[in-house]
Amino acid sequence: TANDIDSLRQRLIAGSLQVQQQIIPQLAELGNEGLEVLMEFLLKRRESPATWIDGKAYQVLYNSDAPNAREFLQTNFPEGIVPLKSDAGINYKPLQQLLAAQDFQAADRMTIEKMCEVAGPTAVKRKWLYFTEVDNFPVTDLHTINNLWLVHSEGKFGFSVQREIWLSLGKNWDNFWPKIAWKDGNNWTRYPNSFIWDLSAPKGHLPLSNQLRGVRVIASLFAHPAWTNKV
Ligand code: UYC
Repeated sequence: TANDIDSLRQRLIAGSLQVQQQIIPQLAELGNEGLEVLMEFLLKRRESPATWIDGKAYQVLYNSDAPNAREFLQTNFPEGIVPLKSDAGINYKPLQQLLAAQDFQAADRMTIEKMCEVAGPTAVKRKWLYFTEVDNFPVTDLHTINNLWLVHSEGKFGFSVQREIWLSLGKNWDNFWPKIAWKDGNNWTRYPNSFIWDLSAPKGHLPLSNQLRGVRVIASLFAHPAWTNKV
């Protein structure tokens, strides 16, 4: 009823993160009137940087077949809710679309591809990164990639999340791998089928960095000024 919708609307606007997280799927169940509330919510908050709550609301609209939801996004958020800034001329829209659709496995591949594009044609051909290339990454591009992951994963995935966990473990790699389920005892998690490609994964599980050639790439990523110099 109109009353239920209005009560959900009030709680979405004023509630805690936890309340908002519960209300968004409830609104999604309520058809067009529920979607309208999510649209209003996104518009109201568009002046401040998107959080993962905005990501949740956006994803409901993005994955809905309702014509007015599609039209609303096309008009107001054609590029999504995270600014797709790049200092390397990279188009992050394909990554944005995979994350909005919650296709984390394809998004993970796309992340590696885009990072190789940032590094340049030799890295694109090689299909993996040298740590020196990561050192030279533009802060802007790392922020964009990281914010896309954060906003579309309930704040669970992203390099900054991984880095915080690694710092909390005193930078100890042996403790870090099992913490993010990249290793179980002596066994490396096998790519791709043993990784967890949804939000049931532990915090920091994605995006992946292959450790076949050692820790230097991920170490460079965690040492990058992007995480300490806010732009
Ligand atoms: N793989 O085990 N990985 C691949 C991971 C290792 C291996 C890709 C992550 C250990 C081989 C991604 C972990 C290891 C290939 C990841 C992991 C190993 C491959 C695709 C836990 C053997 C085939 C992108 C740390 C003991 C490719 C890419 C090749 C692929 C990720 C083997 C994203 C996080 C040490 C043989 N693994 N990888 O980089 O180069 O190819 O032969 O880390």
